[in-house]
Amino acid sequence: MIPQYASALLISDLHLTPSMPLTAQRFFDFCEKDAPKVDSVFILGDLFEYWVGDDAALHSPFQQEVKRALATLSTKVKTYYLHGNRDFLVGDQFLSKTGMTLMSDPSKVTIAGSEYVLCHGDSLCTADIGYQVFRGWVRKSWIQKLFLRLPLHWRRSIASQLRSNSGAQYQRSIKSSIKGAQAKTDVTLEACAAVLAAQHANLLIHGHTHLPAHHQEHLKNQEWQRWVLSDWDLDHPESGRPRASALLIDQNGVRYADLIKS
Ligand SMILES: [Mn+2]
Repeated sequence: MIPQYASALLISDLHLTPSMPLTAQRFFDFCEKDAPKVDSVFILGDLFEYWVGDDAALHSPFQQEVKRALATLSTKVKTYYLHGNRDFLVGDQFLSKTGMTLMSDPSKVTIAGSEYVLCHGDSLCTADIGYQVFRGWVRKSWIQKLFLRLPLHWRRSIASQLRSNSGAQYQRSIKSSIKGAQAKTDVTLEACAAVLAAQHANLLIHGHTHLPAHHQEHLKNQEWQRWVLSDWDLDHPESGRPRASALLIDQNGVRYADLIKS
């Protein structure tokens, strides 16, 4: 059971990697300056670009630096994390050193008196049947155990192959003029309605789709609000859309905090 908090910052999809130093620096600044202003911080998955095992992190100065930033933050505020589709192998060994508490996906939390359902978001993309089949397999613990026993260079090459496949599919769906292809990588109303009904709630927060927005939605006689977190990218100015934001919840309500301007 997660305790209630008066205020929270929620982030996801930072995709931290040494090859995106400006994004990583904004995360370190976030841990030092922004996050300690609230009671609780929730990281809703895909904090890392990829994760092939806690043992690999021991050899990565970058991942050790992220670990130290989180550990310091966890001494100041309560920190929570749930797995994304890229970093679902982040394990107890790493997490225990960050001081973060692992949440299940979905989880219900009370912030400033309202109940929110939190999830990464990939489980809501139910129009993408191929992905859901893949997700079902890679989330099986015996598959994960087998993978983690492979030599590190095999794991890295499998992870990189999977990333380039999903990246190519994402690019195709963005460029596609066919509405169906875009909808395939977004959440479905049916999945949102189902997760909220199961959790007895009507406020949903997730990341994953990289489509930050506040939605008022309904299906049959069920109504809800949904906030989508932004991904972060300060390292590709040529994309014309540098981005880093968090969702801030306190007694004044829910709003996006732009971490580029502040
Ligand atoms: Mn994701």
